[in-house]
Amino acid sequence: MQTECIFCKIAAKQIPVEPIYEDEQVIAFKDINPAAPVHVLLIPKKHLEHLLAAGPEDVGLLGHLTATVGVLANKLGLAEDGFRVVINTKEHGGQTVHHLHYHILGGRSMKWPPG
Ligand code: IU
Repeated sequence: MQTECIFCKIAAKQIPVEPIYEDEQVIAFKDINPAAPVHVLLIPKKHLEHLLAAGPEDVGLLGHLTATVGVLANKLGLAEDGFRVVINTKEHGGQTVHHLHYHILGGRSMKWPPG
């Protein structure tokens, strides 16, 4: 845990959120500033600054995160119409919170290319 990391604080329950899904390795909760009718963040409890900070020891965790997207899509009612998963990475990716997170966006048609 990184003491100054807001998502580590959420994972450690120092900042309360209503979990949409949680297990030993991951937690999912609503984005406070939703960019779509459904906007959920899925994070590992382990602090990884971004996707590139994941090493060989994190392959299982990344697989679990990605598999959890399907669990969430079903739970959130997004499986039929589809949804978008975004992992903003570093400055050009638009990452503002420096703890790996998957954005799961749905409930409307998404545009391409992203801004
Ligand atoms: P980004 O990919 O790092 O830009 O996304 C960070 C997201 O985290 C962004 O959509 C914020 O609205 C969201 N968020 C949050 O849900 N709760 C918080 O306490 C903070 C940011 I700080």
